[in-house]
Amino acid sequence: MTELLASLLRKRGPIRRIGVVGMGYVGIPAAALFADVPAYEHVLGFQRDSPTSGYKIGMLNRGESPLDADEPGLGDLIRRVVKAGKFRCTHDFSGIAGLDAVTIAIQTPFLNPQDLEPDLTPLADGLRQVGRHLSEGTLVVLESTITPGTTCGLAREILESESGLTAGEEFALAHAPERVMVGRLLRNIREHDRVVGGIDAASTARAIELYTPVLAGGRIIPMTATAAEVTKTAENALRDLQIAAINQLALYCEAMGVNVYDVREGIASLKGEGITRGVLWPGAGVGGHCLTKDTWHLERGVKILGGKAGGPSGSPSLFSISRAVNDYMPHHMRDLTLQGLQRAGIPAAGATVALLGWAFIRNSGDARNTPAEPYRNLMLSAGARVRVHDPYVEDYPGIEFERDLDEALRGADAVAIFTAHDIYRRLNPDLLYSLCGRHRRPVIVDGRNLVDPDAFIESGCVYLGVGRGDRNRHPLKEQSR
Ligand code: SAJ
Repeated sequence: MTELLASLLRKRGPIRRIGVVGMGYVGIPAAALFADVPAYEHVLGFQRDSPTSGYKIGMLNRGESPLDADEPGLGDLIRRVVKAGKFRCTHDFSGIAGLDAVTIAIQTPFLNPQDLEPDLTPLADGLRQVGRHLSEGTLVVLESTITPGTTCGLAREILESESGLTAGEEFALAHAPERVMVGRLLRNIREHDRVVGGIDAASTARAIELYTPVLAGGRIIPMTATAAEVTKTAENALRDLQIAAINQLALYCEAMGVNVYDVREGIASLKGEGITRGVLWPGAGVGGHCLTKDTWHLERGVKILGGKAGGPSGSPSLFSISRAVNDYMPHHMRDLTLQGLQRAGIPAAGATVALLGWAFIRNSGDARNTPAEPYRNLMLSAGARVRVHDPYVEDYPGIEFERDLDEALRGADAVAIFTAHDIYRRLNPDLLYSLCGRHRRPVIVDGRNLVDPDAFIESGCVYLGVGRGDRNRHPLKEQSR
């Protein structure tokens, strides 16, 4: 801790005026919660007045939430803090001057994951704006998910060059990764433990001061900025690995004629100290903007910070293999569909496939990086027609959605379940026979273990499911309708 920074922070006194850059699903609840802390006098939300997101400024200043998803408590909280004059949104970044703390929550997507080059442009622009108006003794915190090394590297460089100030001496700098899930933003910020990592002890201490009042149940976990970056990217890389492990086991179970869900239940029964297994669920693939990118941030961090990490020579990392396994699952769904059509005596070319579920997560309209998209492309390449049904996804480039399930099924030769939307639990053989190609055996491919195989098999359908090695080679029964 440098004495200069400590004295500047002492001179400033307790944190009272805060800025949050990036009015997205991370920044908005964070700003509203800061504004709701009595000791914090005022919070400014900074949002670029761009054609695509400038509208948020007006909405927020009217006390309205611009977020699509239903976020319990957030609308009321925004109305309350705006009415109390404790929160305001602006596109004028000069308001950063004189603030005690500024947090930055700007997305860091990968344009092409395999080349390990994330698109840091939006984040760099945000950092430049903050740097231009940064004053002595201010705390800057990055909340975005970033490659390990970014806080002490790119972020520090931009902030110092734009402000002319030195991090760790004239301003404090830290990383406090967000851990919020759409649909439970406020609860997550309040109740999840908060990893807080400064570039030095003074920065860590100042960041702990900033976040402590908004935690209700969660505890602060202090560490270095780089350790905080590794924690965030690794917690999602590990989740992706856990899903890949059960997906690989599902493929093994199919090959060995075993029901992976029986095996999963058996493994999960190991409970208690030191023997519990973190076994997740197999499925049609892994989507979303967290697990599909955070592994690559972690891998890039090793490359930038460490050069050559230990491990079996010449083999790809366990985490990148996990990504490959999860990205293989839509291909496996294609293979199961082609096998099903073949068993039903239906040529893939010209067949109609009803793809049920475009969202990457059940009962949600979020379709970012959906595994259904590669599957659709693969089936189109096989000459099939693909009809996409999803009741939640409002729109998606290049996709026309069928909103009526019966219409999606009408005349389909095969039905592929990609997302575990509750509506698909009502699928049954009668529905398929009444709507699908009556003169043929309907084919059903279950990517989320949503339906009972035996009802479909007994009625003469062709059934295949991820991990269902016990059913995927079932005999073809006489068609009972
Ligand atoms: N998935 C599986 N099997 C599983 C769990 C998930 O195939 O057992 C698939 C889902 O179908 C989906 C994808 O993985 O396509 C991602 O699912 P997710 O539940 O991980 O949801 P995300 O992507 O929203 O992950 C977020 C992460 N949260 C943050 O980054 C703050 C993750 O760390 C959380 O664990 C996860 O939410 C959560 O638990 O809800």
